[in-house]
Amino acid sequence: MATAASHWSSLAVCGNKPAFSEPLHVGRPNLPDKQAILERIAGALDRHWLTNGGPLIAEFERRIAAEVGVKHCIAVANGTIALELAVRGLGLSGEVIVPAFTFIASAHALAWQHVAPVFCDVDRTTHTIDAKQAEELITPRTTGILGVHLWGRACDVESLADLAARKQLALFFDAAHAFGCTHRGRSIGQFGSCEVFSFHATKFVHCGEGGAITTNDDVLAERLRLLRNFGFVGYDCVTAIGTNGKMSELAAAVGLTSLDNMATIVAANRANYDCYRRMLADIAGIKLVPFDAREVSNFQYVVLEVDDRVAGLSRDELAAALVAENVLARRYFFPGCHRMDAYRASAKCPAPPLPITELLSERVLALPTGLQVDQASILRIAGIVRTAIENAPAVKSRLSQRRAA
Ligand code: T4K
Repeated sequence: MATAASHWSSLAVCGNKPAFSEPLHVGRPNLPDKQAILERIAGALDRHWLTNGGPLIAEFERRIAAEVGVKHCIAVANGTIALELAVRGLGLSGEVIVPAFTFIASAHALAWQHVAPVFCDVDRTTHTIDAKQAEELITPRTTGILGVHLWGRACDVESLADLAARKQLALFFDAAHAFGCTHRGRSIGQFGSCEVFSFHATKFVHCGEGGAITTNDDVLAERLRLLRNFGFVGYDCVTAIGTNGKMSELAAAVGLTSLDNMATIVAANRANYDCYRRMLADIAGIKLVPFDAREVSNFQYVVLEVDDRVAGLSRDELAAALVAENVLARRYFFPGCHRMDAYRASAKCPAPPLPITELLSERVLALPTGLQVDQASILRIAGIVRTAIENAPAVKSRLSQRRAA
């Protein structure tokens, strides 16, 4: 099945009303059960216990650990501080190898802890770190590798584990996108020394703001708990330079309710993904980033690759056409971390730099999904994409007139 293209002059870039009267966001929070959140929050207020390891946080940690199948879950304030705590907890220094094609937090968490991120390219198919190139980037200063399971697709965990073992490096994973996903039938969250999840409002399961580290390492877990709470042992004794990384009871209330609704959210994401796939299948120059059908996925990101040579429109032109219709498609992730102002001058990366990252960061476009998006909306979005691409020269010229005006 495919959507029919409308006449290009009906598009909003031609001065018409947008297809959607309200903005359609990538990352609108899923909030299926407001009442249950409010009841949990009311309980916390009644107990006069709002953070510092309260019962909701403890329950959240138990449920995440059970879902992932690990001994320990350390719930924290957000995914970025979870990464920073992991860097500290693992005692990393010098350089750590990280993919350049990721959200900037993966790199920042290292740099914020005075560890230099060394940017590695990614695999063309999976968009995850290229284990072969990672090996070439190892220097005497390298202490670890941070893989990122982008879009919920696992890294080449086995090659990275082999490399880390041979070179005696720490291996840990940024699993911010990968809660509820598997690798070779095992839950992501079990691999490396530890893995880090984000439960930010834009994630399919979320706490508003939240994150967690999962591990089977008892000693590391103990250290992470210490570092999360200023390094306090008891009331008056501080044995390590820690931080305040604690999750609050209010965040855990949102997180637990989100977990209760996880199956519904994943089912909606999956149906949306399948609908996008059917509707966009035969549009020239458009490819939906696939999920590995052998694995369990959360389907929380719907990502297109736009090949401008075939589509006739660049990713940015297609994005502009969608934004004009109130479809706020996002360039996840553009540019590569190594090209961000914060790193451009000093970024350590191989020469010639990162061809797959360069290619993908020019082509990718994330589309709205989650409970806010119904299939009728997807048909309209796909119709806009089809109309824009089938009339690429006219749309291109309209966009350049708008830019000039
Ligand atoms: N590692 C990776 C690989 C990550 O992708 C992330 C975060 C992290 C680490 C760090 O985890 P956290 O420290 O964030 O827990 C968003 C999210 O803020 C970020 O969590 C996420 N990845 C990233 C991929 O996307 P932005 O800056 O692009 O978008 P933001 O937060 O402005 O939200 C996107 C859109 O969602 C907005 O335009 C409007 C809508 N929105 C957002 C919020 C917060 C809503 O409608 N309601 C809301 O409450 O980063």
